[in-house]
Amino acid sequence: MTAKEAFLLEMYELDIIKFGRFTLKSGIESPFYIDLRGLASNPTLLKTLSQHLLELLPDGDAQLICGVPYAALPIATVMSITSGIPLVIKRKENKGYGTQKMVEGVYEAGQGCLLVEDVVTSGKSLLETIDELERAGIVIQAILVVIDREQGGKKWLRAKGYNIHALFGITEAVAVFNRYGKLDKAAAESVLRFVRHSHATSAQAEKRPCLADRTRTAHHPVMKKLVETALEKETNLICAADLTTADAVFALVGQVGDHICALKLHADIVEDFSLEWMQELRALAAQKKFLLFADRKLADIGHTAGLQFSGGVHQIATWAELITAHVVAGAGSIQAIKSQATDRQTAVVPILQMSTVDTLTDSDYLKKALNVIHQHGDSIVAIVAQGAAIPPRFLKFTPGVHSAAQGDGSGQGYHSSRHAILNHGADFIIVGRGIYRSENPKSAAISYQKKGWEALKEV
Ligand code: 5FU
Repeated sequence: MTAKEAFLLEMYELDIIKFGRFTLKSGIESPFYIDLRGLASNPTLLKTLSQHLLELLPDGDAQLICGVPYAALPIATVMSITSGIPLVIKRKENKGYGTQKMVEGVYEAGQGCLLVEDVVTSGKSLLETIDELERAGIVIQAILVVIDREQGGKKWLRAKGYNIHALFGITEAVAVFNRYGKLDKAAAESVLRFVRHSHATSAQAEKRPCLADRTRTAHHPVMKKLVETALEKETNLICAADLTTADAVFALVGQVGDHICALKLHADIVEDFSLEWMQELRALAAQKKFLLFADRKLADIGHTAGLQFSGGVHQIATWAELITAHVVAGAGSIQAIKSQATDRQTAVVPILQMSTVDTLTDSDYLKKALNVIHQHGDSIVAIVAQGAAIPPRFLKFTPGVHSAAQGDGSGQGYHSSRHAILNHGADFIIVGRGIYRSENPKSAAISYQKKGWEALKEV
């Protein structure tokens, strides 16, 4: 075990890094929580940490050292004592009288400074401190961070030209905790998913239009219908009815129909599927007011996708108002749907980013897929994604939502509805087993409906 690993494990034992479900100040739900303030009361650990941080920059010739208040203040103080580099203190707020200086201590303009921070997330709070120091004429020579939450802040600051180093990234920390038996596989995966999908990338997140605005701006009749349905029924819940008999789907609809805005189906898993049954389901959808959504995930060449959409046993084009398609083959699937849905009765929902823990939809794929999506935007109303940023003209549908589980053991990864909406920017949540496998699907649907709608109001 390395000294760094031993230090990490000590932090874990002292609850400085915790795992579970935590609501952050921003309202975002995080599977881990880091609070280094407790370190101030542990002189031995504080000394070890200071040494590790100073070693990040062996050739540093900084003239000043400063900690971002408050958590990094004691760390910077010990680093100053250990290294002999003079400390300056950044005030959290202006005194409102006297010199109104924001940086206290003895320093001169032009001096180089090591800035110390406990955790970097979006990088915004670090930037505030940087601004204050730079306004006082201090040059930021390097930024030393104890833990990088890997949510974009470090990259963002580096892109702005700052020399930023972190002692640990959360991915590395999780690997160490996992290796030494402190964290089970499911919890480790949940943290890694959070990191991978998180879109708390600094201040760049685009403000998304609210549902009420979309009734005016909707560029497709199906989008208008979906949004109006959601607003009227006060629900952004799409139920995934992954049941294998026609009767079971009917029974579920009887329980949840009043609380959902769309019913998502995999028609090919319904053993006794028939077009007559589908007619009955359509009548029920009209009566209970929800849209029918075929999660067919078309992915083949355009010609085949066209046949899969309009023909075969399921004749999806005759009943689905929404249909999913992958863009892995290019725009073929989207074009096939578009050319056959001549009355714009069916809208496309491309799969951009999957909810599985080992999805291949990485950032490179996202960029290329978004290019295809942009080019065919008129037939697209929503995009299936997790934390990836999507163009604001489209709705975001987010599956992988469950109020109790973190995963299903077969690759599916879950978040709470609150996390999906507030952290990932979902407009609509897709819930399957969280509803139909619960003891009481009706009350489960009501609970997802309420939580989803409340979270949407907070956006
Ligand atoms: F595109 C996706 C995805 O990335 N993840 C998904 O889970 C689609 N899904 C579907 O949402 C999946 O096929 C299920 O029908 C549903 C989620 O079901 P669960 O029971 O809530 O896990």
